[in-house]
Amino acid sequence: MRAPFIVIEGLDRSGKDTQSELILEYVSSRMKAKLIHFPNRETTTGRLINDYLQKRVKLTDTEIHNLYAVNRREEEVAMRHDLLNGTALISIRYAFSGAAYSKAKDVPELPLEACLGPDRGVIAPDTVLFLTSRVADVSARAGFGDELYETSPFQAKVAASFELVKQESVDSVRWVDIPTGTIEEVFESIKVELDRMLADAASDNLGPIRRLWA
Ligand code: DGP
Ligand code: NA
Ligand code: NA
Repeated sequence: MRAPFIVIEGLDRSGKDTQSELILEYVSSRMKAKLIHFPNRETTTGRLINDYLQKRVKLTDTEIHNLYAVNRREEEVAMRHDLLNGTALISIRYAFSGAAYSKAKDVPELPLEACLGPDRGVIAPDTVLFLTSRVADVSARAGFGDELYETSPFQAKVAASFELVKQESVDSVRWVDIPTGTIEEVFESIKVELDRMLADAASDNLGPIRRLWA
């Protein structure tokens, strides 16, 4: 049985970590499941990304854009293996953040096509759960501002970029905008999607692994 691949996306401090733990618990009670997170800061590329985000090293916009994409590609073989062997994957961030954050920089060397480019053809998730949030809310959360991209003006641009990325994605993935609410309310909306995916997986209806933006 091919297992589902679920991606959770949203602005910084939008509640992805909290919701992903609830998702993991829910899916794990029905099938094998793993939580992953991009960027994976544990690998060589991830340590460099971490240093960039903590403002310890400078990289060009194009360099960091490609580095994030490589950081995701490093996991592809393991991810495919898990999905084909019945382990559901829940990923905090994926190529959608990749395109949205780089597009938000609004620099000439990174038009939308260049933002999507390095991730074309990666494993497509079955569903993208996009946590909608207001910039005013995320910027008021504890810890906001610690890392490079955590400023209100930039997060507003990221929100707009996610809209563009959504338009590019709706043909190849199921994109679900999750309304804001309490932790419980948000998870109730998510659960509807999880039940649908778990039912599809149980009846072997997920179909073959597809490629994103390809
Ligand atoms: P996180 O550990 O989930 O908070 O992500 C770290 C930061 O990196 C966050 O501000 C979102 C951003 N980010 C995630 N993926 C990418 C990417 O592929 N490209 C760019 N430019 N930024 C990304
Ligand atoms: Na962050
Ligand atoms: Na985050």
